[in-house]
Amino acid sequence: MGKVALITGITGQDGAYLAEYLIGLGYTVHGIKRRVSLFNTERIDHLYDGPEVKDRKLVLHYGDLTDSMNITRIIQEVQPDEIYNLGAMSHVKVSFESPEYAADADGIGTLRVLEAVRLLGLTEKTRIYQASTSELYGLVQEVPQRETTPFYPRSPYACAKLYGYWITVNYREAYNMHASNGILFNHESPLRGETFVTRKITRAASKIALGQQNALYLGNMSAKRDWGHAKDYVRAMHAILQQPAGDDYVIATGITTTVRDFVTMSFIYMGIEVEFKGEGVDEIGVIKSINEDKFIEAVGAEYLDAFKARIGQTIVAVDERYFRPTEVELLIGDPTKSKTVLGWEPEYDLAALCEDMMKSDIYLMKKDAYLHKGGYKILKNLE
Ligand code: NAP
Ligand code: F7E
Repeated sequence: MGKVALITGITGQDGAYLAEYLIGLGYTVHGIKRRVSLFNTERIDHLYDGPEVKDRKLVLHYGDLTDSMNITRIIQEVQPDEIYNLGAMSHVKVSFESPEYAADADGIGTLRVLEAVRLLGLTEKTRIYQASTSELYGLVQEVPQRETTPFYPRSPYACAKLYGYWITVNYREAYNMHASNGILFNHESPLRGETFVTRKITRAASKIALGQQNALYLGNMSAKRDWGHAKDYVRAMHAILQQPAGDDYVIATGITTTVRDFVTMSFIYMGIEVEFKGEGVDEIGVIKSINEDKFIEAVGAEYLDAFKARIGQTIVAVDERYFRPTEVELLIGDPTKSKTVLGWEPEYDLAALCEDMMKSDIYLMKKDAYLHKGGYKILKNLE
């Protein structure tokens, strides 16, 4: 019999990659999805078998981390060997708008999972992974950040996750539970939510090249992040739960890059050179040159003439609406412990991550445009 895992937040970026990874390892995966008014399972639909299939590898349950009884009942039904608590209101900027909800889902939600395992007498059977975050370091007290670096959260999201971190440590120590924190630095992918900065950039860059959007508006372009690929990071989550005892691990690449440089990389993938001018809210990015061969290869010859006409125009600008009341300016992790103890190594560097996202978004933006025009025939050629 393979192991049974329960994933909260299975409909999110990490939930989808983790479910796929665990099913590949022979697990039966149960996931908690929220009831919403539109379908929210697009990222995992390819993994789902209908109820007619015997021995389904993916089973979904309706639930919510703000509902203790629901969480307890699902854990009782599933009797999981491993729980991955990935469910969260995960957007830092949005957490300033709904701080109480973030505290409930991300902070107390973690307690609900731990306490359910304890009350159900599963402390010896069930191992728990808590999705902790580099946002805990906030106003960083040490560079690079490692497991021993003091925390200094800078948002309601990070404050809620701080509670989640410590209650996980407390249950490990108080009840001898196999409960661990993965302190994951930013990780991205073609499945990343559209309002996080990397995906916002790769989507907008694709649309701008295809003539579907005029410009990209961003907040603080000088912020620096340690970006990895979500595919690599879910392998680390699993490795953490295979250790003999629970512990806390930083998962990061050890390289940091500005938002501005990620913009540059995304356009360069299509042969477009962007020059930045001005400072602060007046900073703009202007099209300086085009490498035509690269543009044709990445985007398509039919879009070149229209795009050439835009040389010298502004395609990136600042919108203050995207500034945060308190910002995290710099994150860079030290993954030494995860490399030595877990044997974890990322396969993607930032250039490979950016390429993966750009390829996917150029394809998706073309597909959307063709579908709008009713171009199902052309779509067939794309595939
Ligand atoms: P994501 O794409 O935003 O997915 C979040 C998931 O949580 C979605 O499935 C969402 O459901 C679900 N969710 C939200 N509120 C919930 C609630 N009240 N009850 C149950 N489920 C709820 O986030 P992600 O990037 O995959 O991140 C996964 C986890 O890692 C999160 O806890 C995040 O805070 C943490 N984290 C992420 C990063 C990163 O860079 N990606 C780094 C460190 C830590 P819907 O689909 O219905 O919205
Ligand atoms: O912002 C700056 C923004 O929203 C990154 C979550 O997964 O990772 C994520 O949190 C940086 C910030 O991610 C825009 O101010 C500039 O400095 O992509 P982000 P995040 O806030 O780092 C951590 C590890 C998590 O745990 C979270 O769940 O980019 N930035 N201009 C912008 N950010 C956004 N979203 N939009 C902009 O227009």
